[in-house]
Amino acid sequence: MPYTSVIRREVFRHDGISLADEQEAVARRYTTNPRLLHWVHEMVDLCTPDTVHWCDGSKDEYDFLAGLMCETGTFIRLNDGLRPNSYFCRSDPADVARVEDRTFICSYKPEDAGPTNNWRNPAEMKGILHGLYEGAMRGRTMYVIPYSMGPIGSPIAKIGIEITDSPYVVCSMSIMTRVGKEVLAALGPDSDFCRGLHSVGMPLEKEQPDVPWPCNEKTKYIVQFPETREIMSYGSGYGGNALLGKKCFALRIASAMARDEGWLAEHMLILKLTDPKGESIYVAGAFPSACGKTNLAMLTPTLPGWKVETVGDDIAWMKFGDDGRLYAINPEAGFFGVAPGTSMKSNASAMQTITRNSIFTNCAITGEGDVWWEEMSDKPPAYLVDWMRRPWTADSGRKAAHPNARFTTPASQCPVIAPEWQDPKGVPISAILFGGRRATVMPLVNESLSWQHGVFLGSIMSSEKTAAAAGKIGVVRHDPMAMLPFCGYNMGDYFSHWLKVGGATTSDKLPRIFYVNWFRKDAKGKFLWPGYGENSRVLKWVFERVTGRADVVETPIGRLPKPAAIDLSGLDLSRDTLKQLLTVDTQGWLAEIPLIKQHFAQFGDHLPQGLRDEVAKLEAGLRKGL
Ligand code: TSX
Ligand code: MN
Repeated sequence: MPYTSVIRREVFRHDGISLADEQEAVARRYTTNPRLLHWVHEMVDLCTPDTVHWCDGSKDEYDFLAGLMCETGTFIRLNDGLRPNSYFCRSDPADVARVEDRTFICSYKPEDAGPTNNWRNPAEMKGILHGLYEGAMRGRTMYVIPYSMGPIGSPIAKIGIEITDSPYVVCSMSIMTRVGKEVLAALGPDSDFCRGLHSVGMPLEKEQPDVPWPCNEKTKYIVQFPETREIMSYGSGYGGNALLGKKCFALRIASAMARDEGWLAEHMLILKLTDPKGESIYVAGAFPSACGKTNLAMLTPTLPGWKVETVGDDIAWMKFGDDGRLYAINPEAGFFGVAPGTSMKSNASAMQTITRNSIFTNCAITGEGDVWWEEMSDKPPAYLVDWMRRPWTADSGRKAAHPNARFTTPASQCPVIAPEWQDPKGVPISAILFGGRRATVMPLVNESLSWQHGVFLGSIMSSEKTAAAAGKIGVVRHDPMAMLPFCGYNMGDYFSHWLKVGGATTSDKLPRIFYVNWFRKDAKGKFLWPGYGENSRVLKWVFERVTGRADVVETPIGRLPKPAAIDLSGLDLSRDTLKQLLTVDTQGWLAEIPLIKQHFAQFGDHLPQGLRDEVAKLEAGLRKGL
């Protein structure tokens, strides 16, 4: 049983033995790593928890903590006949999403954070945070979570330790990452690790009852120190704010490590694409939110004989192998997916993944003890209790689930998980997709003319919001490589790093780069492309490009498929519509140029010359075609 390792502060205090001494004795049963022992010791002194619990990642531990949360009202166990071993959870209404305005990059120099991040001086920020963490875990248990991002022992994987006072975080981390003694064994006595300190920021005084979702309503900080590979998170218990392995480590800190070490830490899905003959390629893809990244990662092709399998749905760590190819691992072990909109129609594989052993946060709960969210079924259940604990019926006039409601579920349960998804050497990437949500201008698919041009396409990734009342349609927001909230350093330097990576191997070994857009609309506002499983037709063209078999039209914006090269068999889509999806909208692109220049201007002299050159080339090419 792991709970013998829990030290009760009260017990030892009266014996004159300090918690720190006692916890050190226990800690030594888990690790002899002096850096880890020292850091945990320091954090115990700072946060003064009542107890310290070293997580071993076992099923016993998960069950114990989930049971504890059922007692405190954090969790409700769902009906085991409907959704075995699964829990329903509602957060505080003030703690429902990542808090970008409270997210900071603390590098020594402000220009190392760049214009797209909130910068603070590291020493000043540590001063503020130490004040907040002082006594922050009073009345609570401190959990020490050793976790690996990536298969334990993989040369691409990295180890982190998260200290948290939230059992919800422990259970979530044990689904989303690899947790436990094997990680400490891999860490050994000498290695270093990413330090992550997390507190919900709500200490409990004697006799003060806890609440189902402790957090700090007033004060939240999500802070990265890329230079020292440290994370400090305070005041929120939700998702990316609190599960520090995901956005904070695997993207913000890891992007800075990747810059220093010559690899890529990206906000990308990874999929395996197999043709009817059984030949496979691996594809990575970066998309901003609300573009259906998880749906693409688990896509069910409509083209007969084609197969998509999932390697990852959110993050890719990519390093060059000895053969000069770029190998990717999914550093995560689970999916933390947006629930609303997920259905048998949009993503049957996700629906099958979440049938058991899952945590559901801010969904609605049915009278039978199952979960529900918007679009899960055509007809909502007759009666629900919504995410705000209010009775809900279809005519309530509000949403039953919070729009950012989530499922947390093991990747291993995905029916289309690729057998090699945990291969320590990763999978060789043949194509990188960039995409956004654009009603106009961007064609269905466009292959870059070169690595540099591909990086340019990634750097101008954009989605548009349909501005409502103002009448101004299509306000374009740039989200380069879908990394805007996740790049741990100056995004101009990040572009330079991408360009440099392209010189690390021969061009035949580099992945080809494509820009896709599933969201083009006609003049009446109707989607031109059916999307979802039909995207397999675009993936087929990508496959044929990579294996050297498909025809292209060279244009100033890139290489477009000849309309006949897209397989439309069995699809009710006219060649004329496809032509619309694949034309170069010269006027539209020219109108885009000033927006691109404006977007680039913010990076000043951190913008690499290569990208400036690409804008100039694009503009000249478009003008020539007039
Ligand atoms: O996930 C989406 N994908 C990728 C799937 C692999 N969505 C949902 C986006 C929100 C998360 C899409 N929505 C996609 C898509 O390719 N395309 C669209 C737009 C669309 C919506 C409805 C239809 C067609 C396109 N309906 C009919 O054609 C009937
Ligand atoms: Mn994401």
